[in-house]
Amino acid sequence: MPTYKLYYFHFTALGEPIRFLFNYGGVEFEDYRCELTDEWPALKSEMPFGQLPVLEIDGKKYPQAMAICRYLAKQFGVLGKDDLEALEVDSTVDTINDFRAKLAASYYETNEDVKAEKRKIAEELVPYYLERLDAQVKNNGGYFVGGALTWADLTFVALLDYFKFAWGSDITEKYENLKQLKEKVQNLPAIKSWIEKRPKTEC
Ligand SMILES: N[C@@H](CCC(=O)N[C@@H](CS)C(=O)NCC(=O)O)C(=O)O
Repeated sequence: MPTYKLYYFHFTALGEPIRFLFNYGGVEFEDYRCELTDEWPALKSEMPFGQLPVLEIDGKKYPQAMAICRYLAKQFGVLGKDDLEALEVDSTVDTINDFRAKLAASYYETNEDVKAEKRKIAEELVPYYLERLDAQVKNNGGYFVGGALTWADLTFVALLDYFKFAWGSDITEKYENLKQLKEKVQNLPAIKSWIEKRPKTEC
């Protein structure tokens, strides 16, 4: 079994889907949480493209959150049942990430006028994306793809704390199928126990 060290910050965001996958697969990993202010400037120069998350496998560093998730999903049997399902899972994950990036753009904007403008855009984006994602879950037996758990489900639920932080409330509130998916994933024994024991973070 390789030695795994995950470098990320002391929040959920892009690190959490990776942490969910390791816990789902029951594989040990070092959950290294870099201090953003004191430690990050020096550590940044040691990372392949100066960003986190990075997964170190037996001493070699690999960047890109979703590539890392896909690698773990393959090992833990949640990639999708065949290539076509894997395509659907990948495109769902990319959609979730498009949504994440757009929501983050409004949250992190520092110019107040531009921020208000971006928030207005986000207010249209949230229902646009969530109605479609909710319908996808409804039409696929309670999961995003193929009526069974895949890493798209784990990734979406792992990102919910971050979405709540950036949006201001639980984005699944009005979406029954997404709400049920959230509960189903959060109640998987390995995920439930991770959520109980994981370090508490601001987002
Ligand atoms: N495409 C990359 C994006 C990584 C990314 O944006 N990382 C941010 C944190 S979420 C980061 O490292 N920020 C600190 C910096 O850029 O100095 C991925 O998905 O892993």
